[in-house]
Amino acid sequence: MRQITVTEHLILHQKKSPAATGMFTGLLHDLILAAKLITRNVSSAGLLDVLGGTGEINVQGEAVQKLDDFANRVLIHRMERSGALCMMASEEIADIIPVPSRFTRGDYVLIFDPLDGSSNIDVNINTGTIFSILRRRTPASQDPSIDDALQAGMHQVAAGYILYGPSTMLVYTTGQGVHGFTLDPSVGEFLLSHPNMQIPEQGKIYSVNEGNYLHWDNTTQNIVNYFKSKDNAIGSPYSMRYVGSLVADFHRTLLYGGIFMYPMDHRSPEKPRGKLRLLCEASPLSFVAEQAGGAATDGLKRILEIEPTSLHERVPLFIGSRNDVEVVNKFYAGAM
Ligand code: AHM
Ligand code: MG
Repeated sequence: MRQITVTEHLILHQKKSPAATGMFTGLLHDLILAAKLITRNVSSAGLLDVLGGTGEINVQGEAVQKLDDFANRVLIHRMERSGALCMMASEEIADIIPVPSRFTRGDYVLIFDPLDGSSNIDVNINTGTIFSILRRRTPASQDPSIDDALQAGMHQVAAGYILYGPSTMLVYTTGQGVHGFTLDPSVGEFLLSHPNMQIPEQGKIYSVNEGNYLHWDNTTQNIVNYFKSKDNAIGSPYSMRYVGSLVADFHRTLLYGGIFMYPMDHRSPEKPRGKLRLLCEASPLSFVAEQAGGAATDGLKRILEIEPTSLHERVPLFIGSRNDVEVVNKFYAGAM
């Protein structure tokens, strides 16, 4: 069987889209190389001295894992040399990361969560890298600024993730469908294994940390109760699955359908908030979901239309099969 490598696939798509440039293809190529380096360490997690925390607390107030830190450093080191980027932003770093002027700067901005689900590393559960690529909007003659990162998700030119699981997978979109590649470790190449991925229109799995039930508002509780009841679209309770690694939960949702939820949390009533970050988690996965025929909302608004106001802004997220996400919109609109 003829196997298409991710590089061949990128070149093919570059030819199809006049907007695509060699610079952009090179950018994705460098990102893939960084992913391979991260894979190597993640898959040796029990053997190398890479488990556990660094003793530091990141900008999100969470303990930094050694592998978080490694993945973050690999991405910054590789990508600032790609020649395609002017700036990056990472879940692990408080401010924007302009590409130093000693390197060639390009027009693109890369935002990433270097190792999503890292609290699961020590127990050998899937983690992932999530990425979002935007085109800068300030003039190339100026230094890049935070405005280049604070763009609604609908302006992304590419997005996707690398899932470090039983096998390593790359799933990405450039706005021409969603394509999945599996890393063949014997040749070190990502091979096209899931062309044109589509989320089933109607799911039968819900995915949420239900331990937070008491911290949700009534509408959110009613939404989850709906999925568990017999009086829903499929006439029987949905199954529940929750890994606790967003990339893994999203990947299952992409393949099997259903809905992943991380709703607004009212545990501190004066400051209710979602947990997941708009720019490095919700936006890129929402672009993938929509390109696969699914949907994503914060309950009131399509995620891709939210105008970000800060780099590490958090949002409630409901993402997956179109019909299931529509149920959420209807509940919040008071129509169910
Ligand atoms: P992280 O990016 O620091 O790993 O945190 C995000 C993770 C997601 O992967 C996952 O969906 C969520 O946090 C799980 O949160 P909880 O443990 O509250 O259910
Ligand atoms: Mg994360």
